Amino acid sequence: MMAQFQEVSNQSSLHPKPAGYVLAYGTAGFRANAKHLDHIMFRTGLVAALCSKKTEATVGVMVTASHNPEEDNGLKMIGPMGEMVAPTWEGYATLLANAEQEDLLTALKDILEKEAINMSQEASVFVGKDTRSSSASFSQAVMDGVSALGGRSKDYGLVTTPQLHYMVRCQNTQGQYGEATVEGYYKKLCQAFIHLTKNASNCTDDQKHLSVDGANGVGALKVREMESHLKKELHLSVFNDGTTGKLNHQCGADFLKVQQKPPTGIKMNPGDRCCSLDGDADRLVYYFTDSEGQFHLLDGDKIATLIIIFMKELLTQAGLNLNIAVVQTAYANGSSTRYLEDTVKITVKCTKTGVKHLHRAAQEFDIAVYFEANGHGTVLFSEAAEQKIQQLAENPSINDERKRAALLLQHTIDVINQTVGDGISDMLLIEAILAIKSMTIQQWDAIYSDLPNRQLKVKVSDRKIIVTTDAERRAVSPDGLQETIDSLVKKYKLARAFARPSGTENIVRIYAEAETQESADALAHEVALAVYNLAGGVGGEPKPLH
Ligand code: NG1
Ligand code: ZN
Repeated sequence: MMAQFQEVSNQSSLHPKPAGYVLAYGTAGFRANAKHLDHIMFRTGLVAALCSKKTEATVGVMVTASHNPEEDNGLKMIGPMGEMVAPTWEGYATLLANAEQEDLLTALKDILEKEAINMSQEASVFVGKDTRSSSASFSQAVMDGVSALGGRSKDYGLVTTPQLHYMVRCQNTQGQYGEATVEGYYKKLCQAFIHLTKNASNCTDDQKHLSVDGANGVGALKVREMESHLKKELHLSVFNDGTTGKLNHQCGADFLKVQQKPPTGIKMNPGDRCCSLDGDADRLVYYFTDSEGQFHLLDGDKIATLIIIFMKELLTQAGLNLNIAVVQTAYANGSSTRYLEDTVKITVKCTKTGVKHLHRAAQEFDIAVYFEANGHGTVLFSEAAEQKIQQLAENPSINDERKRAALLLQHTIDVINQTVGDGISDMLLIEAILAIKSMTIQQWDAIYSDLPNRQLKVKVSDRKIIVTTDAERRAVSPDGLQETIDSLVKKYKLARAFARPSGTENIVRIYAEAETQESADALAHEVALAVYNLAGGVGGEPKPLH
């Protein structure tokens, strides 16, 4: 034990913490300008090793700052089932990240005691990284942390965030979920995709074509790597593949969602089906321009709607009565929620922003499709649901229609990465659904029309002044804010608005939607002013997002 602490102490001095620097493990892990992060990488390596010892399972650390600019970096920890790590471990990560150099060992010993960790237990940590220039030395720093506590790391090198989540799940389920290699991932997903598209009649080469904006990140490399496994059932043209452009700059899913315009660097003819991944490929949005040159974005809400319609139809055809739902956040377009509840007649649950909240809520159903409007999401199947589907598919005495539906459901399960939202896996699922339903992107877009909306951000001196309830849709503090928002919303038709403190930036986010874009813009601006006035706004009047 003493020798191990000595090793931690020696190694830690090679990854020194700038005195006074404080950073918390937030909604999306640690994220900041790369120049501040070396000590956090090393120390999270320590935390991951402890988490592995405690859970007696492999865990993961992904070095990425997703859709943030190239200069930033960060990391996300992955729990034994490939899920986001439990909140206790996020707390420990924050604790170690912020311990001053001389207090590190004490902080470490505190965790050991609290969790009663058996230090002779082995530790195994899977490590992956995105394409940022700082990511290589950072993933090494994570591995230094793991080895300082006698743990073993496996370096997956350049992988998407969801690929690393997948590897961890495969490893801890003894191959039941798949093989813990990148090749194994492509094989499982692409085979399922090919099985699914066998059920599509007469797809033309045009229909099989998809343009992919890789955000100049790791997703572009991985889509290219996957292509040969698709056996020409899907023809991909990859743009923004990182050879010339800058990561996430004027491209990628986040840029599109926020700016509502096409990425640079993509060749788009009217009507072409296009999609964008983000910098670590856990988000996906679709889009096209129509013959009048108008841009149409199909975001996470439209993706979730298409998937749930497909699933519901299959379950009806299969004669399976399962408890299904869509999980959204307050940012889901009001039209999508109304359409899902009133027309598809499906349970819609709203949770706080942040994938971990959606994921947890989705686990309460037999099958739940969860998506953030920004394009991060997946589908979860309970073990019981998977078993029922499998039993049905193997049942020799059912009719052809039920058999076909059961097999389609099985392949759908296999094309999905259930550990976390996965842009590449979601892309394959959407492509398969469109092919099976012989549906164009225009028809998909026309399922419902988005309500015009606007997001703004407001700088305040302390964003914690805003306290929310009801899945962040109502403010309970500061006094008078909710009453003001209520009276502003009343002025517009089909309107809705809320303000919540961001979990990833030092700002308050405003969201408004209404019948017209003018109303949505005006309402967002009025709510932003109310926040500015009632919650201690700083730095001049609120500005539009970007
Ligand atoms: P915050 O900054 O808490 O709003 C943002 C996104 C989330 C989520 C996280 C993690 C919006 C409005 N918020 O969170 O959906 O993706 O980043 O990346 O898009
Ligand atoms: Zn991402």
